[in-house]
Amino acid sequence: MEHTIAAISTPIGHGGIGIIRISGENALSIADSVFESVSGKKITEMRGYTASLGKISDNGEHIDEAVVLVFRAPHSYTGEDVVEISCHGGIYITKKILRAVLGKGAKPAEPGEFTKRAFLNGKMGLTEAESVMDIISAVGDQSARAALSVMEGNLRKRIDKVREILIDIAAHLSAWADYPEEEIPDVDEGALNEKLEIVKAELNFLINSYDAGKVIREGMDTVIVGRPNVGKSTLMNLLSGFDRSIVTDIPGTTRDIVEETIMLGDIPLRLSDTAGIHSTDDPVESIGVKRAKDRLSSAGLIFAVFDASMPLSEEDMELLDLLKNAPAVAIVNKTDLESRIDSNLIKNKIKHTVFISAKTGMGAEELKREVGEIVGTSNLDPSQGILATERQFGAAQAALRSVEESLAAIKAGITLDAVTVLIEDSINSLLELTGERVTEAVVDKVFSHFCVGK
Ligand SMILES: Nc1nc2c(ncn2[C@@H]2O[C@H](COP(=O)(O)OP(=O)(O)OP(=O)(O)O)[C@@H](O)[C@H]2O)c(=O)[nH]1
Ligand SMILES: [Mg+2]
Repeated sequence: MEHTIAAISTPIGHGGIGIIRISGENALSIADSVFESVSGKKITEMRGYTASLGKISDNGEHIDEAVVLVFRAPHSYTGEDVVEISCHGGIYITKKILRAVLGKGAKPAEPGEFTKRAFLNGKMGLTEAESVMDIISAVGDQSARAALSVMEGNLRKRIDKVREILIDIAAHLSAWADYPEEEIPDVDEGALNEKLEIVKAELNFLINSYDAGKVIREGMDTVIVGRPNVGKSTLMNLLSGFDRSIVTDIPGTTRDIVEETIMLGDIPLRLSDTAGIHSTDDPVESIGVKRAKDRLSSAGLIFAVFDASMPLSEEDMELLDLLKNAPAVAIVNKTDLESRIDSNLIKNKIKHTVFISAKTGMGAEELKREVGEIVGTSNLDPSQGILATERQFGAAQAALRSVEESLAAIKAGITLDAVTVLIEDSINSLLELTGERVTEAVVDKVFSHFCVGK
C-alpha cells in the first residue's frame, strides 16, 4: 500500500478558502488527529461525500476553524481515502495545517502525485490525466474546451477506435497464418489496404491538428514589423486594448521591443511591437532595427504593416521579399485615409492580406479570421479530442509510421507475417499513447510537469 500523502491544493496566497488535501490509507485517521468536530463525530466514522465543521489544532494549539470533506475509497479523485480540509485561505494558516498533518505521519505529495495515483488506481487514463494540467492552465474558451474534451475521454475513444481496426486486422492475419488448414477466409489485400488507409487518415488528421491545438494552449510569438510610421504601435494598442506603446506622428518613435500578451479571439498572441525597419545612422535606432529583424526571423507569426495612404516604398518592397514563405499577414493600415497604395503588389506576394484602420478598429475581425487560417485554428474542433502533449504526438507519429510501413510492405509483396509485426508495432504505440502499456519512467515524467497539490 502506498503511503499517505498531503499537500496544499489551492494557490499559495490570500483567498477565501485554502484546501489541504490528504490521500491514502491513513488519510482519515491522520485528519482525525488534527480535527475536532463540533458534533463530536470522528472523521473515521463519517461516510463518504459528507462534511463536518470543527476546529483544527496541533498538539493542543488551536489553528483555525475548518470544514472537512470525506471521500471514501474507491469513490474519490485518487481512488484512495481522501480528506480535504477547507480552512481560511492564508499562506500562514494553510502551511501550518499542512505541517500539522505531516507531523501526524502524512508525507508531502510530489508534483501531480494525486493525479498520478488516480491514473495508477484506474480512475482515469493517461491522456485524461495529462489534460488535468491543461484545464488548470487554460487561457481561453477553446483551450479549456480542448482540455475538457480530452479529460472526458474523447481522445482515448478516438484512439481506441483506430486500435480496434488494427487489432481486427492483426487477429485475422495471425489466424490465417497460424491455422492454414482451417477454413479461414483468404486475406483480401484490397480490403486490408482499405482498412489501413482509414487508420492512416485518422492518425494523419490527429497529427496535423496538433500544431493548431498547441497554439490555442500555448499561444504564438507574433512580431509586428514595418517601416517607420506605418502604425505598428497603434495596431499594438488596438489589439492590447490599452495604450501599451507610445504613438506619435514622428517616424522612429518605437526604438526598443514592446511586448504584450493578448487574446485575438481564442488565440493567445505574444505580441512584440518593434522599431520601424529602415536604414539609419542613429546608433540607438539601428540597434532597435536589428532587434526588429532578429524578432522577425524567430517569430511564429508576422504582422507586416503597410501604410495605405502612401505608395509602397523601397523599404516596403524589401520587407515583402523578406516575407516570402513566412507565416505572415500583410496588414494594409490607415484605410480610413485616401488610398495611394497599390495593394496588388502586396497581394501578389502575400496570400493573407487584410485592410484595416488601427486608429478606428475597422478590419480587426478580418485580421482575426486570417490569423485563424494561418495557424490552423479555424478548422479545429477542440471538442473532438485532440492530441495535447508532445508525448501523445510522438506516440501517434510512431503508430502512423508503422501503418505506412505496413502499407508499403503489402505493396512490395512482403510476407504477411512481416506486415503483422508492423501492425502490432502500431498497436503498441497506440497503447502507449493512451497509457495502457507505458513504462514507469514515462509515467513519472508525465506527472513531474504537474503542480504540487494536483
Ligand atoms: N489615419 C490614421 N492614422 C493612423 C492609423 N494608424 C496609425 N496612425 C497614425 O500614424 C502615426 C504613426 O503611428 P505609430 O503607431 O506610432 O506608427 P509606428 O509604425 O509604430 O511608427 P514607429 O514606431 O515610428 O516605427 C500616428 O500619428 C498615428 O496616429 C490609422 O489607421 N489611420
Ligand atoms: Mg511604433
